[in-house]
Amino acid sequence: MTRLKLHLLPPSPNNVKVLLALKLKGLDFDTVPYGGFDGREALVEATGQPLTPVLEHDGRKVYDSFGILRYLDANFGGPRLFSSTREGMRAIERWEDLARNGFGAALGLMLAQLLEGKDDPDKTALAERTINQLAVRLEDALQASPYLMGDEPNAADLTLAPFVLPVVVDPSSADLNPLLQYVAKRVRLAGRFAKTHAWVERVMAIDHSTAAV
Ligand SMILES: N[C@@H](CCC(=O)N[C@@H](CS)C(=O)NCC(=O)O)C(=O)O
Repeated sequence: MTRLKLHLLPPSPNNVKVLLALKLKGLDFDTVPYGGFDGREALVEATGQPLTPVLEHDGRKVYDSFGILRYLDANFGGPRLFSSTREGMRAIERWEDLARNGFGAALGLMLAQLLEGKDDPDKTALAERTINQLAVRLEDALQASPYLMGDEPNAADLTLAPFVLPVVVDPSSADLNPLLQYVAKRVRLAGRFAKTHAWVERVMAIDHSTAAV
């Protein structure tokens, strides 16, 4: 088996998700980082398309972080990322949807400002309002258990925590990537979501080095 290779184009919660999954599974892998959004040409050359993350395994290229997690679970041992029941899978997919269309959309409002190089206070206020409304669902689930679906982390946690990280991380931390830093300075998750704050820390501790990605 060839060593796993992960193509990364920071900054990206979806890249962090895959790094956490590889770490949780205890897999060895190499990373191929590209230079921010300027690295797109090299990424297209290497993978045939412009988005990250991309996982290379045994001559196969696997695209899309949602697909990559499923690929890892199907092909490697270690802790299961997904459920063996239909109800369990449905619950994980609902959490994935919250990341993609809820937190992801709110962070997209911030990424747009970062890329344009121009602050828009209305968009920032909407992002903060949206994130604090959505966090109620996380906080509710975390009343019952340390992870969203029980005592062990699964794909739901790995998918969502990187999207919440920017609004709980200390903005003055030295090793933040540009997106984390931009969001952390402008949008905050309220302190009343204490369990959510602790959960992000718990999930990110699966691999501390991911904050800088
Ligand atoms: N649904 C895809 C999203 C892939 C995606 O949009 N990747 C972003 C980083 S999160 C990217 O590579 N953007 C580069 C660009 O737009 O130039 C996934 O989950 O992997």
